[in-house]
Amino acid sequence: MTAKAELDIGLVVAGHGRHCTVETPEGHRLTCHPRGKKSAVVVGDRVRWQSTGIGSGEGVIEGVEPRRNLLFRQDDWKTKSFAANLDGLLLWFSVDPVFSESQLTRALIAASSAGIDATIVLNKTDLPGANAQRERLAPYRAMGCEVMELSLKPSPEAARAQLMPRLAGRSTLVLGPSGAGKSTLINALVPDAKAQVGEISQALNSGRHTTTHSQWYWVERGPDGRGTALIDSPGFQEFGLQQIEATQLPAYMPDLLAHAGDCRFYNCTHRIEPGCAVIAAVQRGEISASRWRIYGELMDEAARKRW
Ligand SMILES: Nc1nc2c(ncn2[C@@H]2O[C@H](COP(=O)(O)OP(=O)(O)O)[C@@H](O)[C@H]2O)c(=O)[nH]1
Ligand SMILES: [Mg+2]
Ligand SMILES: [Zn+2]
Repeated sequence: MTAKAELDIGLVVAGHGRHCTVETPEGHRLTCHPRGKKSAVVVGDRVRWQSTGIGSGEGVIEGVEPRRNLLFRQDDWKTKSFAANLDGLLLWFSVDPVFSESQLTRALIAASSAGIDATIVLNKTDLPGANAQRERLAPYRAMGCEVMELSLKPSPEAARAQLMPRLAGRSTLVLGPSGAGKSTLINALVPDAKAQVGEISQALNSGRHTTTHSQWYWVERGPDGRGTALIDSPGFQEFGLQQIEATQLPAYMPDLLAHAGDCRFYNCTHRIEPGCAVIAAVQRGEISASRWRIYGELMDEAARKRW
C-alpha cells in the first residue's frame, strides 16, 4: 500500500454526482471515483488520488485535503455544494431577466457565513430598465457591498478591465440565475473554454457535457498549479439556508446588524417586539422594507425546520 502522503495531489475541476474530473499539476485531466462511501467531493477540492491501473486513465480518490471554505445551500431535503476553497464570489445578476432580491440576499448570507468575499455584478446595463435595477441595489451599496455594473456583450473589453483586478490570481465562483450572462463571461475571459470542457467530456468518455454541476475554467493557468480561475455554476431556483440558525441571521445582514444591538429585549426577533430598533430603522427608511420582508421569510423558514 502506498502511504497517503505519497499519493498524487489533484484539483477537482468538475463534479458529476459521485464521480468527478481531477486535474493533475501537469494539467492532465482524468475521471476519479471516491473510495467506498466517502462523501462526494466538490469543484475546488484538492484531493489525494491514485491510478486504478496502468493505462486505465482513471483514478480513485483516497482523501480530500481540508477545505478553507465551502459555499453551499441547504434546502429542506438536500444540501447542494457549489464549490470549495474560493477566494471570491461574483453574484452575477442582470437587468433582464430581472434579478430576484431574495436570491441575492440568500446568496450573500451563505457567502458571509462561509467567510467568502462577495461582489455583486449587475450585467446588461446597456438595456432599458437599467436604472430601476440599479436603484434596487442601492441598499446593498449602502450596507457596504461591492457592486459592479457591466454591459458585457456590447462592451467586453471594458467589462474585462473592470473585472480582472478583482479576479487576478484568485479562484472565483460565478453564481447567478440562468440568462444573466454567465456563459458570455466565461467565453469572453476564457479563450479556450470549449477545449477545457472538451477535456472533461473526454475524461468522462462522453460527448455530452452536463450543466447541472459546477465547472472550473482557467482564465490563466499559473506554473505552480495556481492562477486565475472562474467557476461556472448551474442556475438555481431555490436557495435554502437551513444551515443557519434563525438567531444567527442578523449577524449576516449588516444593515440589520447595525441596529440589532439597540433593541429593548436582548432576544428580540426584530419582527413584532415593542422597542425593536430594527423595525424603527425600517420605518425611518434606514433599512429597506424589502430586506426586512426577506428577513421575515428566512425566519419563517428557519422556524419550520424544527418540526
Ligand atoms: N444586452 C445584453 N445582453 C447580454 C449581455 N451579456 C449577455 N447577454 C445576452 O444574454 C443572453 C444570455 O446569456 P448567457 O451567457 O447564455 O447567460 P447564462 O445563462 O447566465 O449563461 C445571451 O443572449 C447573451 O448574448 C449584456 O451585457 N447586454
Ligand atoms: Mg450558461
Ligand atoms: Zn429588534
